[in-house]
Amino acid sequence: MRNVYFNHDGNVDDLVSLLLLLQMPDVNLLGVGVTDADGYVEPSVSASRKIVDLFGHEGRQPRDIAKSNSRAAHQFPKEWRLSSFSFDDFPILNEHGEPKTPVAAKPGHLDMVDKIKSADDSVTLVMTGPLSDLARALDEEPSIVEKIESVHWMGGALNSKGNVAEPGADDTMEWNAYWDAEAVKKVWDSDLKIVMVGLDSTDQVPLTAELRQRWAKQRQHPALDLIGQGYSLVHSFEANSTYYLWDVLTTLASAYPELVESVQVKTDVVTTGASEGRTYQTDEGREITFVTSVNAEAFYDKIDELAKLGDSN
Ligand code: AGV
Ligand code: CA
Repeated sequence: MRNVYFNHDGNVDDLVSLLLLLQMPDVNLLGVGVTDADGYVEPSVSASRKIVDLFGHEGRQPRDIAKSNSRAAHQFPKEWRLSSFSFDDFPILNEHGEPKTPVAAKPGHLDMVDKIKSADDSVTLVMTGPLSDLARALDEEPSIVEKIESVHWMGGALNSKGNVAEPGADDTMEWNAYWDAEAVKKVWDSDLKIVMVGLDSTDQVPLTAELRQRWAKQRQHPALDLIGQGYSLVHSFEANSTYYLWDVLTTLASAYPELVESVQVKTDVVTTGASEGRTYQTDEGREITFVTSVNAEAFYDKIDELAKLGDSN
């Protein structure tokens, strides 16, 4: 069994990532923290608790869900954050009333410290939102670096094509990095092994009508039904808002690296000005493992395979 700690931020692909992490047979999910970023934190925590109740497997599911108190430098658009309320209201998640999995006693960053420190062995960190809780955990307890095997982060982009369309921003940055660029810098300045899944690779897995249909056809499996319902909340009608399987790719690549190609590159992050949150390649930077491409068919197959393991709950 591999120990994993997961920190997400409550958008549809974050919650689907949690659902799939719970199905991985060799993953012991030690803990989950939820940041108040791409989903409102209350419904995102609530939906996470219900997903663990319904789809967790005894012996390798987290005992609670931690709520982060980290705050944005730049908050996500309300229109995106609202999907967390709808997700949390899905009848499939509410059939049994109030969630049983409790809220953790401590806020996200301190929960991360506690769960890592008390782990029997090293821990893999998967982060599919801003890096704020990890940056604050490092401030609180620098020694956790030795217990962290690697950090798998959905964030950044190295081709200067961002996904932030906000006044004053030059659109070279990715949203999770823009939300708290100082946190990215703090993590980059640590000795942690970083695997970055940026827009360069997630661009290869857009949410298409074919994918929606693929899941619809398999809705007799409860987890695939929930995945289809979840993604029905997000559409690409507005400019610059195409939805991708950003976080699901990061989560699956952390456990099944054969799904992706990667290179070692030296990178840094801009923390001020119009490019705040932009990640870029530079010889003066720190080395990371950067995912460059994905075997999309194998990736979609893996989603189906894992989701079907949710049938046994
Ligand atoms: O930048 C990608 C990150 C991922 O962690 N999020 C969505 C994923 O959870 C922000 C984001 C970018 N475009 C979006 C986003 C959109 N159109 N809708 C919702 N979130
Ligand atoms: Ca996310």
